[in-house]
Amino acid sequence: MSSFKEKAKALLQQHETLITKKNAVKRDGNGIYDCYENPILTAEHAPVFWRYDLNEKTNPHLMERQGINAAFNSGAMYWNGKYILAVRVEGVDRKSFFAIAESPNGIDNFRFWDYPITMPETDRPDTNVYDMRLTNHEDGYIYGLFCTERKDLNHPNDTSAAEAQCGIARTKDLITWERLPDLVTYSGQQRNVVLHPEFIDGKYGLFTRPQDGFISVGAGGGIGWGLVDDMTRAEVKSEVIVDGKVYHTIKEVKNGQGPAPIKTAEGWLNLAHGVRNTAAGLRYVLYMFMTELERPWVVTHRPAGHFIAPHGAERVGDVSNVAFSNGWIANEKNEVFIYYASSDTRMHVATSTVEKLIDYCKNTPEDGLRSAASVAVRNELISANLQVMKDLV
Ligand code: M1P
Repeated sequence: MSSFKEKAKALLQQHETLITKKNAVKRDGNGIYDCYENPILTAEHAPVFWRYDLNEKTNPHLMERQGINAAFNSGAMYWNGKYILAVRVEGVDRKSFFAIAESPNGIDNFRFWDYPITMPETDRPDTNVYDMRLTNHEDGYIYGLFCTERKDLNHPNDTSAAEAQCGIARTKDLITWERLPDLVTYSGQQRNVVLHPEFIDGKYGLFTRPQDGFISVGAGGGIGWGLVDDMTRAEVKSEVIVDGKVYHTIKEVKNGQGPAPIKTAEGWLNLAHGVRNTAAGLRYVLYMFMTELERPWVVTHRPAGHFIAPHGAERVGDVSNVAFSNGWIANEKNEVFIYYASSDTRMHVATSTVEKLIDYCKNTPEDGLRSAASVAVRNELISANLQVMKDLV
């Protein structure tokens, strides 16, 4: 065998070894969810044939021709018994695109389908697309709502001025996508828009995130909610705030809905991200809340603080100190697979159950918004525990 063929075979074998590596629960969990030793997807998980020209004649040095920079912020759904991710893959050219990866067990062996998604454009081409939320809607379509980013034409001389809006596409097979017109709202820019899976009085319910600028949400912000008559010309005429940003909390600067909520007998489980500023830059963490079954925009439980924060190696990446989630799955056994990205670089999974997440939401005290309130609620726990501990020792 020629040395080129040997090198190419070795590349393919290394890749196969990486993507078939077993994952294992890390010890010392917090009882709410289990974390895993290995990221489930990284740039290196992208197929070798997406990156290298494997033809000796056109690439005698076996050089990487089209590198991949990151695999992160993934939408998720449970589909035909498989754990499916709609991954935000970012090339070294900084353009993101969507690609489906599937796993038989949700924690390892994620394998990309041969081709990324070919997402049709509207008559205003997207510069960049990212962060797809998948919703298996009761109307029979799988919807993908994502951020479409374009140059802000109001600032022609500022090469970093951008505009974010919500792109909408739908499919029945995750291969062929029908692109619909972008969402129309009346609140400037939009990111983190998520379709609710059920009709609300015959209408489509959307979680929104109105924002004044591309990065800054400005004076408003918060996770919003609005109704749409028809997804083929989606327009939210008015938004109410479901969960606002609050001074000196984990969502002081901004927040955004994560994936579509999970329905339970006791209400909808919601996962979101909250952002605060620090001397080292923005810090993104995940938090949860529950909403009413009939009125999914009305919050019933707000556990204080972060649910998942970036830890250890997760804290470093292209945008450090970020945990972000736009996908989770509840399977038929009510096990929950929380897919989160760390630092805009790689994907991880944490596992829990519907029962544990309801317990977490209902029994974690709400943020009292003052140090004294935090001490008071902690003291209640301590004094109750000091009694219980007498029986433990
Ligand atoms: O870089 C962190 C995140 O920043 C944005 O999220 P948000 O709109 O809430 O600030 C998004 O660009 C997201 O993709 C990214 O992970």
